[in-house]
Amino acid sequence: MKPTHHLLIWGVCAATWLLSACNNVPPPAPVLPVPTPEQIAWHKLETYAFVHFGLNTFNDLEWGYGNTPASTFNPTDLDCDQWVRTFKAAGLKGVILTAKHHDGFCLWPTATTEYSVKNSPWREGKGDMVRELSDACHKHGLKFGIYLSPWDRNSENYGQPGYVEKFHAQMHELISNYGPLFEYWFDGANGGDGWYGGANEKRSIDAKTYYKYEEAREAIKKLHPQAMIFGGTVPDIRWIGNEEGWADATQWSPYSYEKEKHYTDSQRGMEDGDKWMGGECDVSIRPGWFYHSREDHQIKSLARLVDLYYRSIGHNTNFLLNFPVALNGKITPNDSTRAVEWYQTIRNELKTNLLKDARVEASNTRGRKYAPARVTDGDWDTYWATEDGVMQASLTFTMSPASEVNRLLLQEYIPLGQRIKSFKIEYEENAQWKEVEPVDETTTIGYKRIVRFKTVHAEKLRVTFLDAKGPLCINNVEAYLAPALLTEPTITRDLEDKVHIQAGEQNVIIYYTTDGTEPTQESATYDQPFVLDRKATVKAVAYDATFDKYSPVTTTQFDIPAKMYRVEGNATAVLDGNGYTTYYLPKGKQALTLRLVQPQTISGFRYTPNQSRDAQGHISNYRFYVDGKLVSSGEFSNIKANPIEQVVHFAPVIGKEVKLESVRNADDVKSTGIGEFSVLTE
Ligand code: FUL
Repeated sequence: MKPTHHLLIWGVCAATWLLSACNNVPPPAPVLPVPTPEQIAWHKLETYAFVHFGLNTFNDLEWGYGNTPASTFNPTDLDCDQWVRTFKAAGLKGVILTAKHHDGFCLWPTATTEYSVKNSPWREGKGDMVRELSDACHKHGLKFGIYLSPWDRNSENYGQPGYVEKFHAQMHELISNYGPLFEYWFDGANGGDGWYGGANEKRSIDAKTYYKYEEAREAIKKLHPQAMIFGGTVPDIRWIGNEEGWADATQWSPYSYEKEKHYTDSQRGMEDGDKWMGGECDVSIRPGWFYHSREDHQIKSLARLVDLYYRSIGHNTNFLLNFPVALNGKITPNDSTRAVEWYQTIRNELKTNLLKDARVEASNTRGRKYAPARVTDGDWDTYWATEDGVMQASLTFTMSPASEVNRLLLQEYIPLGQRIKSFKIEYEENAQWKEVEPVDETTTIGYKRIVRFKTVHAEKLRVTFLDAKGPLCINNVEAYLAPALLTEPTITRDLEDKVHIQAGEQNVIIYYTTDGTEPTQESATYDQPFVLDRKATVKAVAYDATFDKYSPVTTTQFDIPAKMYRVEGNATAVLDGNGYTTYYLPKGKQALTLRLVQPQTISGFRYTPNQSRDAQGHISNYRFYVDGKLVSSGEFSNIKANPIEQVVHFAPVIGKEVKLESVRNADDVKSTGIGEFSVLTE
């Protein structure tokens, strides 16, 4: 044999060895904590529905006191099949039903209380809504979940051990009889006071020990090992810390409840968290969780819902979208149309993956099994990884052909933990590398991160991972060009009664009307604030002439103008049309008093809590006086978690001085803040 042959054979052997050695490179060691297989399956669901329906629906309430009669529950045309068809068309993978809300009314014929559907006229007391919905889910292949409120304002023995037994018995009925469950919700709210079988009092419990959540978990998991538990003391997933449907762009799935200083810490997760606790963003398609006809015109706009998609799914969390089912027992056509439009818009924005055929190169690779092309092979279980010790590396994609792009979707291979702490995105055009301009910070990735940025024309795209907790493991990268979506304008009126209309985008024309008619190209064009010192409805629309596209129309009703009030000093902040500027009630007084220039027929008021992020001290219980006479009192239910504008109506009274008194504030803090306040007149 010639020596060259020896060399050749040796060379081939060496190459084969090297190749197999490369293929045998073990995966990177996991970075703890890692998710369970059930948690991974839950992440992959991404979006699902919530339904709030019950006695509250029929009594126009958000938090029933527990005393509204069961006989008032009477949906005339209940159709769970219609709900499920809507969810499917909106791309939602499951639904969670409020089987019992805080008012204690049960939507199934429970043996534990008389306060249930069996004492309502619906289906002559023989109905079972939990059954109807779980059957419809089964029929259409949707997942089913349960919300069972621990707080029960109806139960006479709430606060005593007897109630906990009842609560667990209710849970047993639900977990035993209604098919596989994918999620089980224990809501944390507890305002204290309730009807409690007629006692009408405040009852405090220690939620950490009272409900025996550990036992509850064991029972649920025994029958439904795949179910994710939300809330309580031993959850599998994490409330995102607001009810607005968004998470921070920096989003760690790990979390430690022991390290939590405030519940809003949950908006970001914790880099040093010791448990895997994926975030879930819940939000209602309308302001309230339950149906109120007065909110028929307040269905979230398409642009807002699309934005929330990117700030939940795109921020490494799941999205739970609530539908307040209406009195007839159906989702209203406007809500369902909006949800379907939302889904179709997202599908259209993320339709053509521009990286599918791109060439991928990496600055470092662990071995052939972890080659850079794994990030575009469409297989979730294969990933690109770097060598041990390499926490900084880049992926470069050569686009074929060069293209405009404004979205980048990235996924980490989470079975091995969440690693990335920081990254940047660049594009190459005419042999020059530039950074894109993202709408929010580029830090963590996790299960899924979608970055939106200003459209660029890219020949190449480069993602540089700048810092991580261990070698990098990326299993998917996609890029898209999403068409422009016009946001509806915002309309506000200031202290000088000037109306300001602001568009969400540049290069658009705003048309508006002040007589309640729909704005068109024939309507007035907005170019600067204008005075509107009377009651009126303003409608505005943004128009993009390049694409010949309209935004949705914004409708804002203004009552009497600011000039009709006599307000001085800091209190003017409540009339400036800006919910972020806040008036704090004087210590010891806890009331806002406003005088009107002349007597008015007053039929209600509007109160907007301080809109600043994470603000505290909203009024939760109020009394309202006109000329010293008490005309209304009550509760702003759920204001702590959902600090939206509160509107109160009462029988009209003529008067000149109004007083909003804070009887209790939601956080028991000293400073009670008011973002906006105004009266409603006849
Ligand atoms: C809150 C509850 O108090 C609301 O009524 C609603 O059910 C929401 C999903 O959770 O904390």
